[in-house]
Amino acid sequence: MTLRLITSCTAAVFLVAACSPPAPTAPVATSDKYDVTKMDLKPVPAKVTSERHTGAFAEGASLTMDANLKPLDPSPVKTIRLDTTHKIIEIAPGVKFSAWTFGDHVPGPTVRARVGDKIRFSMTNRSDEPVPGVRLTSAPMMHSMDFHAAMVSPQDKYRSIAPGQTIEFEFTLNYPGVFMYHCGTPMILEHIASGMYGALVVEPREGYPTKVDREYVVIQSEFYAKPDPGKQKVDGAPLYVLDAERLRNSQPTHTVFNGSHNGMVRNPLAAKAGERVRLFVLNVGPSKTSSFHVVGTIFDRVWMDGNPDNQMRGMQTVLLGSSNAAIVEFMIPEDGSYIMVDHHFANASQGAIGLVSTAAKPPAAELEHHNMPATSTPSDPDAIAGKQAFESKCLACHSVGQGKKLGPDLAGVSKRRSEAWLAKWLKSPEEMLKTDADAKAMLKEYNNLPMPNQSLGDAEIKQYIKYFQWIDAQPAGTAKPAAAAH
Ligand code: HEC
Ligand SMILES: [Cu+2]
Repeated sequence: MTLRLITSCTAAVFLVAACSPPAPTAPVATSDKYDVTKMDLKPVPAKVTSERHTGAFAEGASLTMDANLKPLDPSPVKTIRLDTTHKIIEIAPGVKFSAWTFGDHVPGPTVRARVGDKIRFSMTNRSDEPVPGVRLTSAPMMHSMDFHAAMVSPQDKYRSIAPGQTIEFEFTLNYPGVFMYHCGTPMILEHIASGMYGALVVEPREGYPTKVDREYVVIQSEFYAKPDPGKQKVDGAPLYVLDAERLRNSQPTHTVFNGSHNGMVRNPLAAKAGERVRLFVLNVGPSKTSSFHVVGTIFDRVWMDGNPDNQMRGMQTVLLGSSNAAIVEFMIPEDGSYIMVDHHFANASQGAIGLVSTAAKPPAAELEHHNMPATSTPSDPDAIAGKQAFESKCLACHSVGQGKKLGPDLAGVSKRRSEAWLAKWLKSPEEMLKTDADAKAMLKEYNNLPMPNQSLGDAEIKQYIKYFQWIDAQPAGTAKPAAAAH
């Protein structure tokens, strides 16, 4: 370029006998809204004290605890507190998992702010406070906070603090986006997989360029759960703990939206026909990507990482790596239940399914081909008891007539297995997997994922078998368990 300019200038000298120096080719863009010279890049040092917060674990007018994202709080300084706790959460009906949290929630509360706002953050490590009802979940430990929305020294702001300590720091939001926050204490993988993450939504300084009727947050994440080797129980149900081996091998047991297996199927997000919906979608991972899709509509706008400068139009699916996010906007064309899924269907079948619905309670029949059960009830008391127990303990991994989940579709199970085989299996799957050829073959088919022993008594086992027999006596496809209500 420079060479060409000089050449043509030299040529011009012969003709005109005068030549001014070439104009600078890249003028400084003074109007660039990402001009770093105008950003606040000098946050004050973090402060660590041994003063302990008490009372609420999460505080701040800019925080939202569920999918219904609150409107922007106009204050230019957002004071937020997110204390870390260890607690039991229910990641699927009956699956009580020993989690680590920000603000006592998984995912942690969503923070909403605007470019130019200051976040004034404080956090007490309260992992040493006892969890009601459980002797021991996991020992108190160091935790930290890493905000992807901040531009700060990680060694200063993101340092780990001990149980009982409090860290405070502040930073200014320089870029719009939907940003992840998470614990950054080693092993980071374990801290994220145990529940320590959330979203910080930063609106552009001038707001979003479109108007919408509904705004919701959808956070996808994986869980890697196994029954507690010490066989602890919570309210009579087995306690689940982090499965470190599955975690290392990226083999989640649950992949969910907003912390709960099929949670937004049980409680759909509301919208009306003709409305425009904006979803703030964050894929936490820690190790899987998400192919986020909504059945029945097309994303009119996709803003990658939540920044309207990164716009795509007319997208069917948006691919999100670990900690990537997007704002997606779409119309609800007509009455119906629009199904949010991770279109990596192996992930969807682990619970990454939700609904945006024009009906408060969508009629179950409409959803059949999407793994959503309808109801029908046996009359035999054992079979009834079996059905109820099945709905609360087994649906996380099994369907009846809706295909494989983590475990096999149990439609027809009483025909393909003898009563004695089922009784032995339910009593001790681990024993059967050692001795029985059919069980071994099944295990292979299910990626060597053994069914956890459900600690069932003989009476219960009889009830399950009675229920399976009742199902298989019904016309195909009519007997389905109801999703457990809770
Ligand atoms: C954490 C997931 C999980 C839970 C919870 C679970 N199962 Fe399973 N189940 C599996 C897996 C995986 C398999 C197949 C792989 C293996 O273990 O060989 C299986 C296999 C089975 C089979 C054999 C199916 C066949 O085709 O022969 C039966 C029966 C069964 N489970 C019943 C139950 C019942 C009843 C419950 C609830 C009390 C339950 N399961 C809870 C994961 C689970
Ligand atoms: Cu942590």
